[in-house]
Amino acid sequence: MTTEPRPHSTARIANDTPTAKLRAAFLSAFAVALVAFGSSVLALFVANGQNPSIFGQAVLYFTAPALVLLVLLTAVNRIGALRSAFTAVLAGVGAAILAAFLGGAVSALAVGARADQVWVFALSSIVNLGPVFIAASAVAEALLAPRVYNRSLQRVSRGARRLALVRIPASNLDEAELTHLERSPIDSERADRQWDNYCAALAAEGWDVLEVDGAPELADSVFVEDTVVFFGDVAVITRPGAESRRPEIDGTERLVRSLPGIRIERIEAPGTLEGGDVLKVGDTVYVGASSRTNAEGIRQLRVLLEGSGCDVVAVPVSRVLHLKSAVTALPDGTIIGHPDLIVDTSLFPRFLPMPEREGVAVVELDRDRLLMSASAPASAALLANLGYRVVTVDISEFEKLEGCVTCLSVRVR
Ligand code: CIR
Repeated sequence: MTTEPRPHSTARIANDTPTAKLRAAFLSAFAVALVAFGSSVLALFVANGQNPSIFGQAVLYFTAPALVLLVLLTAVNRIGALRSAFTAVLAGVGAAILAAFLGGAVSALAVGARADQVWVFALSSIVNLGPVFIAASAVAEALLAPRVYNRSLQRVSRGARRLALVRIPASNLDEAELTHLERSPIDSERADRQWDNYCAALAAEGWDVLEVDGAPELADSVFVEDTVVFFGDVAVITRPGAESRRPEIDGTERLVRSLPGIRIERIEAPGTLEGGDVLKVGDTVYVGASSRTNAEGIRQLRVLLEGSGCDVVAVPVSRVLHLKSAVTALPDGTIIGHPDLIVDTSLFPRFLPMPEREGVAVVELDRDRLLMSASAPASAALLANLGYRVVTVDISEFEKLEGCVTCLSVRVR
């Protein structure tokens, strides 16, 4: 089995586009230039006894440097000046000094100064604009610009993309954990093809598919859903109950860190929680109390979601691996499941039984489109009759390893 990047892995997230990054760089630079301009004008105004005529002069005086600052910071923010506070402060100070110099030169030329006077004017401009302009630029570049930059990218991303994280099957897939099923032989080439088709189905339905770096030696790493759960802008990095799966979280976390505007939280020892046990339905977060998710993990999730407006409802799970091996939800909030797999369905306000065990898992592609396993034709027909457009994929090799359609990806939402 290969870990070469697949064709779909070149799918770019919308907020990665050069235009979106340039817009974010411009907006962050604009915010800094505005702060530097505003504080300098105000400082001059106050220093001169709040004389209204000084105000107009100050505006004129600082306009050219502020515009130059805008251009310079747009350029440096675009090439990564906001990656650390140190580089941001450096960029803020450097760009402000250069802007004062160039702005002074521009103003001198505008009033028709001779070439030899322009230098003097430009250099004295650095001293005159001085501490307030430079300090304001540095502080705003370090504290304000990164927020504006991330917000801008986030807005693009929210509007334009639906993002799903996936992870290529490991070389030792056939050694994956098994809890409730007997081991049967795995055809790894078939598994590879099924995984390719699964990713292609997501992409075809308008999802941007982003690959977590492959972990060829981590047998269960393809079941990436178990390593992180998204609640809007918050990503909770899990602590899998299966010890063999704990090393999987590093790769997931690396990728999540590269997503703009996402805050990372984590489940800490002795808590355990796997994403397959977390089912979000509107403002309710059902969490399976399973062999993989313990009481401490559920407690920690409850604390993390305090104040978010979500209720955490714990559901006993004993007959299957995860809560979502037994129940998932339709876009309208109806819980679907197989009565043999779940002990108590009375916890759910609306429950619809499915005719097949493999029919309990659906991925909501859209308000009216569902992704399901090809192993559950009767369930697919039932849901099609309810007005859903059902896309099916063959994931039989992963089903042998207690996987289902939900666990092969993490949807960012
Ligand atoms: C495991 O036992 O962890 C894997 N063989 C299957 C994980 C499936 N994950 C999921 O349904 N969320």
